[in-house]
Amino acid sequence: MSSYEVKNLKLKEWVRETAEMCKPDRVHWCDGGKQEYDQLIAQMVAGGAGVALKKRPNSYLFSSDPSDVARTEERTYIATATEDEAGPTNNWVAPDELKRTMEALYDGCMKGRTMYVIPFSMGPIGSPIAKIGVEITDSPYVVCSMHVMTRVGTKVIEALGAEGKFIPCLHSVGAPLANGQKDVAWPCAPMDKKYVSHFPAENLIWSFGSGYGGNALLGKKCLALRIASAMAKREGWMAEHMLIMRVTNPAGKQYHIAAAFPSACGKTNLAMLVPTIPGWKCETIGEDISWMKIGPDGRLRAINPESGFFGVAPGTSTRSNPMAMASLKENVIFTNCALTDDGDVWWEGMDGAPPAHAIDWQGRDWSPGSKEPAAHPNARFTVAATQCPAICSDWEKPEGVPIDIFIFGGRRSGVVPLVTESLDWDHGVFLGATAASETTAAIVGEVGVLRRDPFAMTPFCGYNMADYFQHWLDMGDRLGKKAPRIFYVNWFRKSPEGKWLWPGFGDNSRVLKWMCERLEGKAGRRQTPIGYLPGENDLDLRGLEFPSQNLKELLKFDSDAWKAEISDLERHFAQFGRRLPQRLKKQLGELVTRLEKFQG
Ligand code: GTP
Ligand code: SPV
Ligand code: MN
Repeated sequence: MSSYEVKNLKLKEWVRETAEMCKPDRVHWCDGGKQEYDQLIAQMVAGGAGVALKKRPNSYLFSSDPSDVARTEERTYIATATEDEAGPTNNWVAPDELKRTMEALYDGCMKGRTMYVIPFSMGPIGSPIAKIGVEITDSPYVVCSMHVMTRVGTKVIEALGAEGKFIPCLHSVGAPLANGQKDVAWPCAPMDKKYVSHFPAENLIWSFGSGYGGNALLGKKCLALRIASAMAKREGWMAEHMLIMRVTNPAGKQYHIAAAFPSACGKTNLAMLVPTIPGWKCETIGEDISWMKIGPDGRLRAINPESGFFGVAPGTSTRSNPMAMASLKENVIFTNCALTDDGDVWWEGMDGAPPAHAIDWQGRDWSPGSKEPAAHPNARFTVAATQCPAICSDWEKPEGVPIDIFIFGGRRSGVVPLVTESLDWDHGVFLGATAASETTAAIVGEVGVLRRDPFAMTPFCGYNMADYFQHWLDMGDRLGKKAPRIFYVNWFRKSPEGKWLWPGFGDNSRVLKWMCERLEGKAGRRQTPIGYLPGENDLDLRGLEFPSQNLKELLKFDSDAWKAEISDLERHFAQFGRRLPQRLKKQLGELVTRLEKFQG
């Protein structure tokens, strides 16, 4: 049933076929309205899937199945015609074979459930950079989350019209209900039945068995990164795992920054940064994904395709991210946080003393000193971008904002300095292509293992990563002198005792200031074999109490440590074989030569 008229025959046909395969009890076409949201939430609360929080108006806590807490990269597939097109960093299965496997799983998978059809727009409706998707799901939690994270509703159906194109995204939690069977709080399928599959040649997404985050909110990583990156390569634009922010200096000059860090490495935090240096201002445009096209003026224009934040809760506090905390006062969906006795959420690292007692994310009693954390390390909040006090007034500008600066980075407890300026575009692409980070709880698997994560896109690139490198080089050629300047940062250096060397968060504004002033040729720098680093007097550290030993360590170029990285870089590049762009091979050769010549 739909409360609006659907003129698009392709859409109607796809919905009919899908219903035939999945065999839901009912089909519901979503209109994206408040009533729909409230009704679905009420239904989930009544069924025990969600808890209404007494302390936060219109906010709810959901707890997932313990097997369904993060993205499952091992179960994520890029089904291109040949394995080589997917490349060495993706899981590949032939499209026909994957479809056969999944069709068997989808057969009758929605029995006892409602099938929801969610028309959504990634990006402001009507923007030249935006795209329309339609997600079919049997999860009301996904519907409510999509209401927040994307633009859902009848306006999208109107924009689609009779002939418009949409990206079909099929999702099922993979837990059909037999006649009279009572549902569980968080239905999902076991790990070996979970699939997050992409068919880039058809712009098609099929996800089965997981209800969590990027596995289930298919507009996000599946559409806006994996499918969009492949489209962007074909069509000459960029889809990146990047926050977007505006920095304004005391004279009123604006700079727009897009920064790529791996999952749970600080995008949301940087996007909402409150500067500790006087006179500087930061505003949020996006906190996870950036779509960019070259505008009529030849500059790169960026939009945030999402309309909400799906942020990491643990570690979020008034001290670390006051803008996120202020966004979370009402109208929030929390997932896998702890529940306090007075009806609020709690997580590790929140302000104030921990509660004396709470219910942990798995429904067990928790008190300080308990063996396991109260909130899952990948516990998340889902909230509309408009609730962020730092949201930029231009965040929905259809033409996007012009990007001045790209930042890459990751979590490295050693070796990599606080900030590095690239020597030129190709060197900047080399920095992106060789980015490395210690793994986090955002992905199922071991935490703290160092892996190369080029452009923070390893889990999100919908085609061969070597071709993606080439695409970056090509974009640089097209942008020429108008290309953004490229920097590399590492907020996560640790002392031998395991303490952070850099205060991070609001104080990262000191590093952003240096970047903006580098664009003006103002701030000082020194050349090293790995790029330009600030000298000890080049960063504005006024008002910061900070051991000078830390600064030395953060800005040190450690020749021996870098020489020790080379063999890993060679291994990293070797996996791409002949497909690796010659220009990147040259960059590595030049780095080796500079390191050999260096006299420290
Ligand atoms: P995804 O949503 O998974 O893509 O993650 P993200 O890149 O947006 O990461 P987020 O900003 O949520 O940060 C994840 C964790 O890193 C949180 O626990 C933060 O407290 C911590 N973090 C962020 N910025 C800094 C920083 O500058 N210094 C330190 N030490 N920790 C930080
Ligand atoms: C990430 O892991 O990079 C996220 C969370 O932003 S998820 O949507 O689950 O991918
Ligand atoms: Mn992310």
